Amino acid sequence: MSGAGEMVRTTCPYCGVGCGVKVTTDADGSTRVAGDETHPANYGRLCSKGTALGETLSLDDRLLYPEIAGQRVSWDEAITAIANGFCRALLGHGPDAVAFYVSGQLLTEDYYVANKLMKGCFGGANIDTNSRLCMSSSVAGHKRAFGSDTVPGCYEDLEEADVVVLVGSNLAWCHPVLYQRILAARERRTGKPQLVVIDPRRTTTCDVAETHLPLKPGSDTALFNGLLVHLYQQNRLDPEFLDEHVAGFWSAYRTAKEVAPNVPAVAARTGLPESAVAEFYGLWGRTRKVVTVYSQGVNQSAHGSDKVNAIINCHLATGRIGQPGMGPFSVTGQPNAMGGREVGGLANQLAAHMDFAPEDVERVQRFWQAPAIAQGPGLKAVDLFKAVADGKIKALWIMGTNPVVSMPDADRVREALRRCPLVVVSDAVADTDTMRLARIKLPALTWGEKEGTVTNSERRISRQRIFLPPPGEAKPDWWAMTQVARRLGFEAWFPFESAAAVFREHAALSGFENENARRDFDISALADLSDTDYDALQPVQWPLPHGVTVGTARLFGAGGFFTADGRARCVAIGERAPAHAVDDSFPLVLNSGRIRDQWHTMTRTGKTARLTGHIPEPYVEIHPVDALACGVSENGLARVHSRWGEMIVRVRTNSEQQPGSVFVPMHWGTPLAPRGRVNAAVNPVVDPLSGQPESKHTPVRVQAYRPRWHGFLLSRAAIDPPAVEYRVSVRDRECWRYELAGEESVEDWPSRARGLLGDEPAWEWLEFADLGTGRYRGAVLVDGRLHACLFVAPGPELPLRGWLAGLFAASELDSTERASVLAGRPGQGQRDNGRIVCACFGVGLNTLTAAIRDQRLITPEAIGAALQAGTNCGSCVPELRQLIAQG
Ligand SMILES: Nc1nc2c(c(=O)[nH]1)N[C@H]1C(S)=C(S)[C@@H](COP(=O)(O)OP(=O)(O)OC[C@H]3O[C@@H](n4cnc5c(=O)[nH]c(N)nc54)[C@H](O)[C@@H]3O)O[C@H]1N2
Ligand SMILES: Nc1nc2c(c(=O)[nH]1)N[C@H]1C(S)=C(S)[C@@H](COP(=O)(O)OP(=O)(O)OC[C@H]3O[C@@H](n4cnc5c(=O)[nH]c(N)nc54)[C@H](O)[C@@H]3O)O[C@H]1N2
Ligand code: SF4
Ligand SMILES: [Mo]
Repeated sequence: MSGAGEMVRTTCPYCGVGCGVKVTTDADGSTRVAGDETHPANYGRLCSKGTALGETLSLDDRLLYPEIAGQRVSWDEAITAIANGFCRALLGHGPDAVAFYVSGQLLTEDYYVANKLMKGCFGGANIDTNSRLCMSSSVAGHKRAFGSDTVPGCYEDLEEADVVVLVGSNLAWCHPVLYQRILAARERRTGKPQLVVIDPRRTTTCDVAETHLPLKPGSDTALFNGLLVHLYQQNRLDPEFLDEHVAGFWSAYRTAKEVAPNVPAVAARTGLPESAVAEFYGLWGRTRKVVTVYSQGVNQSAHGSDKVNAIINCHLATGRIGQPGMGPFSVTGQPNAMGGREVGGLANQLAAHMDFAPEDVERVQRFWQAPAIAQGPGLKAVDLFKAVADGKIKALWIMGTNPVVSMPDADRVREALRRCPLVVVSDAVADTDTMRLARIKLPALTWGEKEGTVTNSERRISRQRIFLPPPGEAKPDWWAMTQVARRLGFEAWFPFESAAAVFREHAALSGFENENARRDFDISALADLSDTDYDALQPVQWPLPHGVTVGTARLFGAGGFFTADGRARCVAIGERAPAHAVDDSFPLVLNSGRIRDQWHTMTRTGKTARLTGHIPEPYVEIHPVDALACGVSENGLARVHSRWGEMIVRVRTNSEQQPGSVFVPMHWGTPLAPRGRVNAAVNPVVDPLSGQPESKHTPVRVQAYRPRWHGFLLSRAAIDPPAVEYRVSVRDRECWRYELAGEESVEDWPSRARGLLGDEPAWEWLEFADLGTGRYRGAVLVDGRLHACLFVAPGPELPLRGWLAGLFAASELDSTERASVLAGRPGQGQRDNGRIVCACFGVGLNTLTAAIRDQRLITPEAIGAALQAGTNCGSCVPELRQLIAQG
């Protein structure tokens, strides 16, 4: 832990960019967070989420003590209970009856211990991870093409490329610092590099892109097969590279020619204009320095690994790989998605990039001297939870992930956990959908409190360091598993007393019997780090074999693939379509993903008003024509149904949304929005090779949801929101905001308001009620200060919340504010700042539009000079540009 005034360098716990962060703790215990200008991932930049990290560290929502069946217990009791439960399941039903479901947000050291315990001591391989939902199609694609799960390039390639193609990636919101790096390079360089975005939706990422190709959902393989055909026909191949380093080109080409013979065929399949396809092919073909970045629009598909290989085929055929400014580039989502892959934390891997080939199993056995080693792959996430539902898995330990929100067909996952005899959940937070189903709850240390390593998208290992004291009895995950292992008699295999000790063993395994560098993942140069060296470890890119001191930026530029013959493979990719097509009952495609300021299931980013202001409520984005056909309208509520389940969300119409498909963010869960879990509706179909779910494509029906009343409540103190059909809780600056809608008929709103908020003699109530039309507006003042307000109407047309929420900052309402409060909008001479656009400086939409108009601001820089907006992390700059364009 750091002392007052001391600065600690660590790594951001959010996305896979893996930015370096400097944290300074002040004398009053508060922390200041800044980008680390020495870290090669970000050189000092941070995005809105990284910038707000200091505001997410409060302990009010934390799980601080172990619990069994809702009762606080000691660690000793919890460990005994877990050990007994796993022991009973193992002895009674064998290794296939136990499972771990872990996370790309664990540190490498946690992950290593989990994997060793399951695969080396329990003798099973039912350890899978949320990375199955995230990166497994890329892993499968890499292995088919390269013989190993290797990311060939580095971030500098994105700056050096002449064309950057983003496929199924909303980089501006999801890897904001990488996006900023691309933009900065475009400013810096002469001969402006081009940006192409391939995404059915027009996202913020498209804002500065020269080209946006809004292809039909799921048609990426056709587009890239067509590109392969074009490259051949236009003589763009690299015959030397193909001859020496690649196998399988001809069969890939022949198949591509069958399914995507020419531009018209590709245009028909993808729904893109022929001219757009032809231009894209021409640009890609004639530009040597091309990087094709891909993310969840590629991976989360019933044929995600085929999409990956269709892209890699084009890079292999042209020899554009592992050279500055070129290559296929899978950007990872989670901070340690890569570290998890390195330890072997997926059910179909063994350890240290080794699989279940007999010689690998023997080698790992030799290294671990394992009491019981897994002989074959375990169940992948979707099948794993099916096995839990079927009663085949008797003991399950979930760590660092919230599957009741993030797994597809999430209601079934919830049911499965209800049926499982022993569910252990390790989390930092006390109330999550998954935690609610835990029999044993373990309090985990989290960012700032624990130490270890993470690996980012460019294979760079960085340290997370401690700057906070451990709260309550929370412990690191590796420690909890080590204790359980020892209790089960595996002391000899788990002698670890520190994260550094675990890391050394992991590094040693990576180099074990790897003298000829047959395996890509080798960090044995770090196997002998002293504790002090480990503390001081600087960000470094693997491979880093024994005796080597400088990391490796790029691989495969001169071949050297990790297949038996050293050649990469082009893979023949036939016509591929999403698993379930739309039909009359479910006519729209449900696409799901992320928003700028929230991280996954919101356990951290949902805590700070700075991050909830941008998009406070779950929503469905729908084209106006589809909205009309479905009978839903802007700002109303809608049910999104599929064959698997349903949710209720706010409607946002957007003509940039592709007709026929709708988008819903993945973030909300029961604690903040009980009906807002999109995965209740998402199908559990998976890619047959990778097992990754098709999170981007479920046929759905969207229908208006018309409750009897709509309302919202703002309150200085958090309240228990009423159990009405629709409710969303939002942290909003000085108050809590509750969006509500209900079906019960309420005759007497004034007394209902008092039931919700309470009442005290000293409270002053300002109220307006029109019971005939079901309208009510009430505000409570305490000593002249706004304490709460409730607005109700039969429809969704209610005042905007921003101005009212802003009033909570005032120590007393002045007379104009008092007069306007029930109108819900500012009186003369006052202004509503509007929805937050710039999270870093809290600059609202109305402030921005007024300044753009009045001060004639025509560039984001001018807005920055006038209002500061956009001058810190830059995440809102695309929106600033849109506002300028709208005038
Ligand atoms: N703000 C924020 N950033 C994050 C995260 C977060 O929760 N919040 N999470 C992190 C994690 S774990 C991950 S995995 C990454 C994910 O980062 P991204 O993959 O960039 O994010 P998504 O929003 O899931 O999906 C990307 C895009 O895929 C598009 N898409 C859907 N179907 C198709 C298709 O058939 N073809 C193509 N080409 N595109 C399609 C969607 O419209 C969407 O815009 O973000 C990381 N960064
Ligand atoms: N429909 C749909 N579903 C999706 C996706 C999508 O695009 N669409 N994306 C998928 C993807 S790519 C991902 S990565 C997943 C993410 O989904 P999840 O992994 O389920 O989401 P998180 O909210 O990140 O869950 C992490 C949990 O770990 C806890 N935690 C934080 N630090 C620690 C720690 O040190 N130890 C422990 N034990 N716990 C800790 C947090 O409080 C939180 O509860 O969602 C997937 N689900
Ligand atoms: S881009 Fe943002 S969320 Fe991602 S690592 Fe950097 S600061 Fe963290
Ligand atoms: Mo992810």
